[in-house]
Amino acid sequence: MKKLNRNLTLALLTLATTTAFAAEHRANLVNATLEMGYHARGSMKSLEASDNQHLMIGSVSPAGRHVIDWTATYHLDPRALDKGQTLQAIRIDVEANITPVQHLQIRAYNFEFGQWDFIEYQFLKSSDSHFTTLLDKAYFSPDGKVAINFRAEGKRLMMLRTDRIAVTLESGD
Ligand SMILES: [Ca+2]
Repeated sequence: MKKLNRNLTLALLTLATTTAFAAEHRANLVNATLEMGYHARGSMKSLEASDNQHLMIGSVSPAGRHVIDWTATYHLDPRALDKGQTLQAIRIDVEANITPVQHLQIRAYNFEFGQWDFIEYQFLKSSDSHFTTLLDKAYFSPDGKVAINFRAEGKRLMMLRTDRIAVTLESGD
């Protein structure tokens, strides 16, 4: 079996956040990289809203295990924080589902140490699951990038459907 490497879309897309925080910012999804899996249906633009228009990624099985592995890179304007406010956390809101049910491994790129860090596992159902991940400022680059990696491994063919990823900067005094 072949490993697939491909970029889905490089278009600049605006993601509207729906929650109200001291510093709520629109995040631009600038890149999605598919390390393992195949693009089954949907576009990056379908991540813009929780509207059941899903980006669908199917698993591939290069070594007997079915794997989906993809990375979403976002860009926010670091100057958008209010004056006198400092970045407290980066809030990631995800709406997604997977068939069959499976844990999704979440990693984030640590710009301070220049490495991918494991953050947590989230259990996804085959109907939409929602989860929120809070990252500290090490995961926010000086020029405003946030990169999140999603990976699932299973025994059978899997289909991951991601409806929405919202990135919000949380600030405080
Ligand atoms: Ca959508």
